[in-house]
Amino acid sequence: MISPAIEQLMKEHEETMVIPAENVANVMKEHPLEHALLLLSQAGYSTIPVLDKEDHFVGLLSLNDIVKKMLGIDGIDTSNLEELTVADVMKTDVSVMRPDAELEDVLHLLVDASFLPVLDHDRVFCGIVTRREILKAVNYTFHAFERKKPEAKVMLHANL
Ligand code: 2BA
Repeated sequence: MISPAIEQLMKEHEETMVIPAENVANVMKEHPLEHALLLLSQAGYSTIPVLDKEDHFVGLLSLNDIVKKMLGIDGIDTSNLEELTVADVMKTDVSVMRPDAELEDVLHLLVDASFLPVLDHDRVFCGIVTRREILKAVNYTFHAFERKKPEAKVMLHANL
C-alpha cells in the first residue's frame, strides 16, 4: 500500500497526469493502413490509441505492427497495406484504466506499458496517462516529501 502522505503529494499533480483525449494523436479503426502509417509518422509516436466512430477505445496501433505487414520477400512493399485497415493489425489485449483508478494499480500497470488509455464506464476514450507524466509526479513527490517532512509525518501517523 502507498502511504497516504505520499499519495496526497502525488495527487497535487493529478490534473496534469492525464493527457486529455483532444491532445492525444489517434486513428480510427476503419482507416486504411496506408493512411494510418502517415498519421503515425506525422504524430511522431511509436504507438497510438485506436478509436471507433463513437470515440470508444478499441485498441492500439504501433509502427511496428504496420512495418511487419510491409515486409515482403524482396524487402519493404507498401502495396501490402492497400487491402488492410487499422482493425486488421491493431492490438486489442491492452491494459486500460478508469479515471478514478487507484494510484498503486496505475503504477503496477505502467511497469509494462508506456502509457495507459483512460476510459469511462462506457469505454469512451478520455485520454492517456504516460510514464513520463507519472515520473514527473514521482520526482516532484520525492523532493516535496523532504521539504514537507514534518507535515507529511503528521499525516502518516494520523493514518496509521
Ligand atoms: P513513444 O512514442 O515510444 O515515446 C517514448 C517517449 O519518448 C515518450 O514517453 C516521450 O518522453 C518521448 N516522446 C516521443 N515522441 C514525442 C513527441 N512527439 N513529443 C514529446 N515527447 C515525445 P511518454 O511521454 O511517457 O509517452 C509514452 C507513450 O505514450 C509514447 O511512446 C506514445 O506511444 C504514447 N503517447 C504519449 N503522448 C502521446 C500523445 N500526445 N498522443 C499519442 N500517443 C502518445
